[in-house]
Formats: sequence, C-alpha cells, structure tokens
Amino acid sequence: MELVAKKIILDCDPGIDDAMAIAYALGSPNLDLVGITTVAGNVSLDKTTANALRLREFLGAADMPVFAGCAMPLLRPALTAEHVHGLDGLGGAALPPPGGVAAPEHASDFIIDTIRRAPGEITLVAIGPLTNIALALRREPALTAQVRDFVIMGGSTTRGNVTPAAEFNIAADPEAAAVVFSAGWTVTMVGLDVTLQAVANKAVTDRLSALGRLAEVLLLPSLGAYADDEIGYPAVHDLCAVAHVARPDLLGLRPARVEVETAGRWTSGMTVTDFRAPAGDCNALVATTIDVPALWDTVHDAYSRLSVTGAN
Ligand SMILES: [Ca+2]
Repeated sequence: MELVAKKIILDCDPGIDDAMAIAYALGSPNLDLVGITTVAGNVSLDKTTANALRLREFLGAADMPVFAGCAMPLLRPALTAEHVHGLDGLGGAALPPPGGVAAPEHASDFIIDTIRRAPGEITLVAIGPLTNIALALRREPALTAQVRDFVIMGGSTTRGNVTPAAEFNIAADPEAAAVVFSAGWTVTMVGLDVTLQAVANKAVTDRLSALGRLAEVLLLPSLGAYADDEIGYPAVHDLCAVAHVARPDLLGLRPARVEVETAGRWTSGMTVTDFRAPAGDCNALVATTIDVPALWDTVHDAYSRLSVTGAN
C-alpha cells in the first residue's frame, strides 16, 4: 500500500526545538510540509522569520515557502525567551544568513487560503504563541471546519515553565490561546505533561551525532546551548507535536475541556484542563502519555533522509 503523506502547515517561532521540528517535517516520509509561517515568540518576528529561511536553505528545501505573521501578541507586550534559545534563536548553530526572503503574503492569509482551497486535507500545527492562528480564526471562522486537524505544542495540565502555572506558548499570548481554544474545533494539545519527558540526553545526542553535517552544524550546537537547568537535558517540546502528526501512535490522548486563564494574577496563561467534562463540552484532545524511544526512532529516521546543503 502506498503511503499518502499528510499535508501540514507549520506555524512556528524558531527556536531550537522549532528547528528540530522543521527538520523532522521535511524529512518524514509521512509528512508533506506545504508552508512555514512565523510568529514572534522565542525571539522577535524578524529573527524567527530569518531563522525559518536559514533553516529551509540549510535543510535542502530552499523552495519551501515562508510567510511572516504577527510581530506582537494580540494585547500584551512581547514575551521572548532569549535566555533559553540564545540571542538569535538558534543557540550555538552558526547557520549563514538567509539568501532568500519571505513571501509577501501575511501568514494568516496563507493559512486561510491554503486550507480553504483543500478542505479536509491540511493539518495545521502550531508550535509557537497562537497569535497567527487567532487572527486567522477571527478573519475566517470556517477554518475550523476546513482544517483536517489542528495540533499545538502548548499548555500543560499540571504545571508551567514560564511561571508555575503557564507554559511559554500560551503565556506569551493568552488572549490568542483563548480565541483558539473557544473556536468550536478540537485542539490536540501536546503540552509539558508529555514534552518534558522528551529530553535529548547523552544517549540521544550520541545517536544524533552520527548524522553528519545536520548534527555537526545544527543539532549538536543548538542542543548544546539549549538551556534547561531544571531537568539537566533539553526537552524537545515542539518536535513532539509534529511527530504526533506523522506517527499518531506515539501519544496517548484524552478528551477534555480546556479553558485558558487570561485574568489570573498568578495563573495568567494557564490551561485549566477538565478531564471530567461531559463529552459534548470537550474542546481538546490532551496528550497524557508518550512513547519516548519510538519518538527518537522516528526522528532519527526522518533526519537520516534529509539532504543537508549549505556551504561549509
Ligand atoms: Ca516554538
């Protein structure tokens, strides 16, 4: 039986784990990446966009369209994470500056138009703050019915990483997340409950180091600089969400009602998750388990299929 790769749009804020997710999306035979959209998040929009362009060129996909989106959260001042991802967003990976430029269209227009033209075919995967997605939903509410699936890396049912209550992608733009979770579709939420288990420990980096220039130029320098002093090794959050689309067997999902806290003095950006909500009230499928060895197997397989380019 011939495998039909799933078409995906990746909305991202590269970002070290975003870079690993983009590389996976390009390498996986189960995925057909149709475009990359960028948003402000880990670093500013000009940097996340430049990083997406640098990555497409380095990863042998110079024709992959990149669309820049929102430079600021809907209502709040920007929240960035240079202390985690480095000043340019890719840690210690010294990729050359981009040769090309982003397409002129706004990210939210690309998302709306592409999904409208192929109803039921495209999975939208958001691995940064949800600003572009909220904007797209406000402009085209029918997006919820036209998309095949909608998957995010974000949130948590237990604890945060920016604050004790909130995970970064939700904390950076809680109002956008509230729009997205209340849009009337099912959000597949891949949050810290599972992504904190997906750590690139020494055994993982030893295995990745056999991948030649991909490892030497991108994976090892960026992972080496990826700060997570809490668990000792970096957790590759975004990679889990993209890998789930290619390999749905990796995660265990449970239906739940998720509300985003936007007003709490201590809990702004918290994804308040009710697993006991009646089925008709559920707006999310929440990842609660992950097969970590199988994740690294599929990642290694996808990475080994890439033909990395770029000058020495
Ligand atoms: Ca990200």
